[in-house]
Amino acid sequence: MDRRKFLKTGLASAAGVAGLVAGTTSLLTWSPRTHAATVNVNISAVAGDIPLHAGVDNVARSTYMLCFSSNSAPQFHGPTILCQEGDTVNVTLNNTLAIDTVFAVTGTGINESIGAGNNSTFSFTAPAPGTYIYHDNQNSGVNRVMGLNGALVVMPNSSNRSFNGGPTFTRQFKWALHCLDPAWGETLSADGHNAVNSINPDSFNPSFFTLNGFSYPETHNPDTDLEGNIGEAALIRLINTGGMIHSPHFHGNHVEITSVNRNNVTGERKEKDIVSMMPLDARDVIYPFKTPPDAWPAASGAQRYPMHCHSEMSQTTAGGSYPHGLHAGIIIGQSPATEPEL
Ligand SMILES: [Cu+2]
Repeated sequence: MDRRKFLKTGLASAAGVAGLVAGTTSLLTWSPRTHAATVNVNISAVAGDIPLHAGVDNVARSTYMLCFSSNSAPQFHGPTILCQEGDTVNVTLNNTLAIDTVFAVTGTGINESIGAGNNSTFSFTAPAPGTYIYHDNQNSGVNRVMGLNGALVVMPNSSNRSFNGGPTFTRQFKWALHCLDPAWGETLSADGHNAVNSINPDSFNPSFFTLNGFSYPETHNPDTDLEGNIGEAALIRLINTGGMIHSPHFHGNHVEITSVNRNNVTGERKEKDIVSMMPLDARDVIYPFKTPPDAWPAASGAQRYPMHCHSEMSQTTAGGSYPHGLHAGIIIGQSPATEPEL
């Protein structure tokens, strides 16, 4: 894995703006503009095997998934679409699946159907600043949970904040929370993509719980960890693309909730250590990099804290202690260029 993938976006050009960030990358880097631009996005709907963590028995695993990808290879999650309010977003969606797919965006009327084997281009105007989920909304969410989802992040005009008048931050991150049932993948792999239509959502029995597509212990990497210096703050765009409640619990410091499903909190903001999220929820939170108030002895040097999901299944899967669980690191008080030994 690359040490860190800085993907610069937002540079306007005559040909339009490239607005995609890899789906496993948490860091979102943005340069505000004073004008709307055209953002061209190429996404393929593809199917294939996605590697999963080997687990306590060290047996390599993978699961068959349906994916939105920025190339022809399976990719979980779909690429993050980064744009600015008022931008024209042109999406070219190449559906290589044997079934129709849908590109729908939460909280908007955007809902495009692309036939099996078809290639289609559609456009929309970037909605109000905030965090959205794009997803295939068919079959009571089964298609989304099978992997057809990604984040749409809309920045405000001329401002590097999550919304106009919102709090400032040093870096922004996307954390996609998800859970997987490999038995569903086996069904699709054996019986074809059409089998997704007959999967009963009630049969969902997840055994992998992921952050940006990774399960613990693979979640301790630069694509998932939060890192910052004392005095800085991170904006975390949390999305729940999975099929169950996720309850990320932040250790070290509490987070300030700034937006709940794109409803911005402009007055006093609640501080929370647990942010419970239903499927398809989006929450923006600010994590302050400061010495935790209850740190003893006084913290010196880099301090490492966990974020983990308090939903029971994520904690006890594969026998406890988090293998396959939703868990990441928070590193306070150092340059992101170096990482402490665990
Ligand atoms: Cu906890």
